[in-house]
Amino acid sequence: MKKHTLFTLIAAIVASTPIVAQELPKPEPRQLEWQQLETTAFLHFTVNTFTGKEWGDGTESPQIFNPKDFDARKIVKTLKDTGFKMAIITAKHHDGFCLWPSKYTDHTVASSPWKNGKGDVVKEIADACQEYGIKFGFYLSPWDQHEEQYGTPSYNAFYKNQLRELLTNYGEVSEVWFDGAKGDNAKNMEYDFDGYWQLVRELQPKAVMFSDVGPDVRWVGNESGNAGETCWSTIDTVGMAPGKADPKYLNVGDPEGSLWIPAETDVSIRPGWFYHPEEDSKVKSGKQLVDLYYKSVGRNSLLLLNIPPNPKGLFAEQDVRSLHDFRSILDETFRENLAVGRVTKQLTDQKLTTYITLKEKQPLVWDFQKEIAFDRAMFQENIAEGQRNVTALMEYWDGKAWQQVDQFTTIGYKRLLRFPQIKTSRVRITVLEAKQPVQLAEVGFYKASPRE
Ligand code: FUL
Repeated sequence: MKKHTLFTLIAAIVASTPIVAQELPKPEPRQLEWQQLETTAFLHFTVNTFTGKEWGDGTESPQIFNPKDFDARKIVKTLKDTGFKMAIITAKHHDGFCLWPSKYTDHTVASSPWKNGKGDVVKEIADACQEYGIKFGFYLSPWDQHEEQYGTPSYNAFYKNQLRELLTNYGEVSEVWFDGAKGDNAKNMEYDFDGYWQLVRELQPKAVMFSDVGPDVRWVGNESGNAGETCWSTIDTVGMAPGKADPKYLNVGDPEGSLWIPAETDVSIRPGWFYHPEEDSKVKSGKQLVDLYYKSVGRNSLLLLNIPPNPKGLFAEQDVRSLHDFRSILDETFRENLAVGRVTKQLTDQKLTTYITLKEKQPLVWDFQKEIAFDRAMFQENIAEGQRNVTALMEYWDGKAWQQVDQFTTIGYKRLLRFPQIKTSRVRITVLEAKQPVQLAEVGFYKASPRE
């Protein structure tokens, strides 16, 4: 065949092939459910609570663990009252001390004076979560500075035995938290993450698993409470592992990523992860926590806020006050959605599955008939069909011309915008760039609480 005939043939084939929209990564039902929890709580509690350390070294005596007033119901009730939808307890941190009476080591609550060695912190928290109707999860640190097998091949079996105990004896588990930290006690310890993850899938198929790189939920790349202003729920993980990923990549995600692994924003209400009395004056205020809500949930992430119980086994007063302030400010801001009755019904029915479709560069105008005043906006995509918006423009009509409110990037599960108050009777939204037509599911216009 002559060269030019071959070329013509190829050109003809290419021209006649319909452009098939690229299949976008989509969330599994457990990821979709997780994302909608929005605010979840971390409970860092162990021997460190009594030694003042952030990382114990494994030599701590179980004798020091004695939270005399420990009250899981009180802790979980505070979380429930302040809108947290899940509690994740540090069942074992890097020091190796177990908050449940594991059969595989005596370095546990069973060797402590607390409840004469008959107590089980994990069980009390799990039961309280069930009682108050919030989800339960746990953190089981692979790095264990106490266990003698750590650093030898048998450690993985030991770890899996502990994992199995936690996955079978405490009812439904909704999140399992892993990290890739390794200390000097055996730097070349090879964690069998594939094996750990398989066990979780087998025993608690609805649970999401967190590590720096998933498999279900990824780290947001910092511990200061900031998701990227652009935040994709998709990434690629080739060549990465827990503890071995670029935080900047994790923070922003990857529009071309082939895996749906949304970002979880873990941050502490205090400077440290564990309770230290000297940090009582450094507890983040309700207002500061609200700011973090905008920077996590409002940027397509989920807030995992750590509130560490004190040596009594309770939340400190300061922390409780901040949690209540946090929730009451949010409630005040988001109580009334001014878009209700002013935009298409399916955009305010609080269902992600009812949406309108926005194509690139085709502006949509909402005419309210009457002026309204607001300084916050919210957009949500129907993420069940993937994350699609790349850039969009929000404008308002000032009586004479369209003025820009904001030009923003990703929406995903939720995008919250903060801007100086505008008074207008019309808003215009234009998708400037999208991976596929945007399925806009929810819209909100709000007036912020003066306490924000
Ligand atoms: C890290 C740990 O090293 C910190 O102590 C803390 O538990 C944080 C949430 O995860 O990997």
